Amino acid sequence: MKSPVPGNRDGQRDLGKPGLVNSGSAPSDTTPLRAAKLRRLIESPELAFLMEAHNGLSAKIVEEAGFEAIWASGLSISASLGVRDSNEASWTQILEVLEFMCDATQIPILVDGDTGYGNFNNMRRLVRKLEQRNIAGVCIEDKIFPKTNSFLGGATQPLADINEFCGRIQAGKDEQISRDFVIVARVEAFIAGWGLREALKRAQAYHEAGADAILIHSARNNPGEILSFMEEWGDRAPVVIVPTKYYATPTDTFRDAGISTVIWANHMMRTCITAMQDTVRQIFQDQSLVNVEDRVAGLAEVFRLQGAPELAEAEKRYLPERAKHTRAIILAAAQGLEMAELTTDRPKAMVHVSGRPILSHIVQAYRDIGVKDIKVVRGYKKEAVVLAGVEFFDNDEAARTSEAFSLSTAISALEGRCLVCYGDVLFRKFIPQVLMELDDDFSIIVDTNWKESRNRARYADYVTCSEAYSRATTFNRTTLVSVSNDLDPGAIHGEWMGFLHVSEKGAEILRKALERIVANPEAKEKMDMGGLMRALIEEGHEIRVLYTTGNWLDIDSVEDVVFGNSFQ
Ligand code: SPV
Ligand code: MG
Repeated sequence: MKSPVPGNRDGQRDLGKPGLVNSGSAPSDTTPLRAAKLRRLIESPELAFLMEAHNGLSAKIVEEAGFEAIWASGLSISASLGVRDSNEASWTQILEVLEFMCDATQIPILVDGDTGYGNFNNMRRLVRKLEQRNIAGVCIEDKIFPKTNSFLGGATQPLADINEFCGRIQAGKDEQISRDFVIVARVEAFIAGWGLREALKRAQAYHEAGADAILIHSARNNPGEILSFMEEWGDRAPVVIVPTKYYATPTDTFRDAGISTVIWANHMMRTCITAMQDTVRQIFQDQSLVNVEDRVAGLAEVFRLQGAPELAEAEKRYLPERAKHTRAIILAAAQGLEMAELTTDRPKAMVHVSGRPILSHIVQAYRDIGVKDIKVVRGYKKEAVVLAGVEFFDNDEAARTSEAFSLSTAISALEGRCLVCYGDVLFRKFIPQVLMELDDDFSIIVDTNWKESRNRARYADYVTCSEAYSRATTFNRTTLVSVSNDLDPGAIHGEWMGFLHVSEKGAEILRKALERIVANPEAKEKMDMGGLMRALIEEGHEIRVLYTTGNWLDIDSVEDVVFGNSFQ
C-alpha cells in the first residue's frame, strides 16, 4: 500500500501564471512547487495517473484535460522528432523540448530520462539541468546507454550492473537541490526475461540507494508479472507502472494491488499519428481541404492554445499607447531609376541593405516601437514587394503618377493617427517616436544638417520654417513655411526627412486634400509630398516642425546602399 505523504506542504502555492503558453515572461522557478506536487501524487494513497506528452502543445492539452502530472515520454518525444527511441536525439535536444513543455504548463512533469544518458556523472548533470528547467522528477531505467525501447527486442537488451545503477541513483539524489525532486528507478528485469527474483532484488537495491519510487515494467499482455511483484513488494516504496501492453486490465486491479501511479505512456503521440495520417490521406486524394476542414481543430482553437488572448491583454498593458493607435503608411511605389540595375526587377524599397530589403528594416523599426498597423503602397514591380504582416495598397499607375497619388490609393487607411513615410529611408527609432508624441494636426521632422546632403548633389526637400534652428527653437513652436527642392540656399533651414505625422483631424483634412488632387490631372501626375504639404499650408493648415540632426539615411544611389550597410 502507498505510504502517506511526508510533511504537510498543502500550504504551498504555485506562484506561476496559470494557463499561459509562451507568455514571454521570465521563467519563474516553480521547480520546488512542481516537485512537491509530483511527490504528493506518487506518495498519496490514491491511485495517480500521469499522461504522456511530447511537446508544449500536447503538454498543454494534457493539463487542460485535468491530469495532475505529465509523463514526458522518451518514445513519444523521439517519435515526434522523427527519430528512434535509441538515444538518437541528444539529451540536450530533449531538454529543449522539455523547456517548451514546462513553459506551456503548470503541472509537474516526470521525465523519462532513459538510462540517465551515461554513468553517474551524466546522471547528476542531467538532474541539475532538469531542475533548472522546472522539471519535477526523472525516471531512469537499469539499462545501458544507448538504450532501445523496451518493446523492441526487450529480452535481448543487457541490464546494467546493479551497483553501477545504484551509483547513478545516488549521484542524482545527491545532486538535486529541491528536496522534493523525484527520482524513479525503473526495473527492466521482467522485460529482459530475468524473472521475479531479479526484479525484487533490483527494486530493493534501488530503493536502498535512495530512489523515491520503483517503476516496474512488463511487456506481457496481462498484469501477471506486475501483480506477482506487488504481492512480494508490499509497501516498501511507491510503485509506478506502464500498462501499455496489459491495457485491458481494469484500473481497479491496479488500485487493489496498491500501485501508486499509472503512466499512460504514449497515447498523445499515437493519436497524432492516426489523425495526421487520416487527414493527409484525404487531402492528398481530394486535392482539396473541403472534406477535412470540419474534422480538424479550428484556427481559433489553435490561437487559444497558444495563449493569443493573453498576448492581446499584455499588449494593452505594455505597448506604448500612442504607438498602438498609430498607423504607418509607407510609400514604396517608386522604381528608383537612379539605382540602375539594382531596381530592374524590384522597386527601390526592396533593394537589400545589410542583407534584407530596405522596407523590411523600416517595418521592423515600426514594430519595435509598437506600431503594428502598417500599410504599404506598392507600384513598380509590386509582385516583388512581399512582406508578412502588412497590408498592401497598389498604385497601378506608378510610372505615370505622383507620390500624392500613391498616397491617395491608401486613402481608406488614412484614419486616426497616421505616420506617412517613404519606403527608401532608414532611420533611428526615436524619429517616429518623437513625432508620435505630438498632438498637432500635421508635424514633420527636419534635419539641420542639410548642407552635407547638398554637397552630395542629391534630390532633397529643403524647408524654410518660421524660425531657423537654434537652442531656443527647442522650446518655441516652429512651423513649416515652405518646402521645395530648389529653395534659395539663404532661405534653407533644414531638410525634410520624409515623415509626416497626422492627427485624427489631420487625417481627415489630408483625405479631403487627396480627393481634390486625384481629381486634378496635373496634380495626379506631378504632386510630390512636398507639393502636398505646400497645398496644406496654402489652405491655412499649420505643419509643426521638430528639428533634429542626422540619424537617417535616404537611399538614393548605389553609393547609399553601400553606406546603408553600416547603418545600425
Ligand atoms: C516511454 O514512454 O518512452 C517509455 C515507456 O519508456 S515504454 O515505451 O513503455 O518503454
Ligand atoms: Mg522511454
